[in-house]
Amino acid sequence: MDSAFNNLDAEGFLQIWQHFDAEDNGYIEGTELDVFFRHVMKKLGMSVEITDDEVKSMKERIMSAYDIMPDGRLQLHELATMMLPEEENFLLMFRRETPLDNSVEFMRIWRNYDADSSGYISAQELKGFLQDLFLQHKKTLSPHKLDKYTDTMMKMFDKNKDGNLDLNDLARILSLKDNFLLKFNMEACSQEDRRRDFEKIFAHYDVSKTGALEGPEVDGFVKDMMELVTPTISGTDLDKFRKVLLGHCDINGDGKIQKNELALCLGLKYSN
Ligand SMILES: [Ca+2]
Ligand SMILES: [Ca+2]
Ligand SMILES: [Ca+2]
Ligand SMILES: [Ca+2]
Repeated sequence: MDSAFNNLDAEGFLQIWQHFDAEDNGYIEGTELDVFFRHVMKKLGMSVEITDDEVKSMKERIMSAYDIMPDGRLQLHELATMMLPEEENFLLMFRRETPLDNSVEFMRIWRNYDADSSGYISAQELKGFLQDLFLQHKKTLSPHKLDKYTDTMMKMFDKNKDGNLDLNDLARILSLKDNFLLKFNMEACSQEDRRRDFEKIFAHYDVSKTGALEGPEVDGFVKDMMELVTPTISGTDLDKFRKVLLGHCDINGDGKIQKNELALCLGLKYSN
């Protein structure tokens, strides 16, 4: 299928997107979605009066052609897949093979591609990420195309247009799932409940099963903890809070957070 959106570029889309995703929660759903598509169709110069049926059929056509919105929500990365040629629909490809439901894996990717540790992903760093993504899928890409895709991605995901992607932007590209910590009641009543929650939480972040949080495991935990309080954090905030957390918790000073250290830090009685 040809792109249905030849008349609208990535920037045009981002503008419309920001208008509809006013709360900035990263998706559009329900009746908002109809209004969104109606608006897009208008922008594309389709008939003056667009009927509900036309909107519905457009929506269905897009859903089946791009295999998106199975949950009835349109996410920004799904919109991006429409902006890129179908044979190189790599965002979708990536999401299927690597469902990213753990902030630890997310932070591993972040640390890897924020090559200069600036706390941001620059266009150049994003290009490195895309290049690796294509390599992983054994696809070759001309430098010209790589430049073009990088540019499109920056236009779609660099919300504040400062030429850098922050944590939130990359989380959208990778369609990172909801914060794991959200499912816990931090004011859980009984000591027993709290201990059980603690076990689950620790197991989730100790991906390597070493009995300690280290490297990106600490990052992932810090990211989710902070985002319970502040919805949008920057890479520099994360580094700061990481330092503070280690300062509090890392009692034996090995740069890792052992299970008992974290328990102590969270005010739990814990013994191995
Ligand atoms: Ca950087
Ligand atoms: Ca930015
Ligand atoms: Ca570990
Ligand atoms: Ca330690």
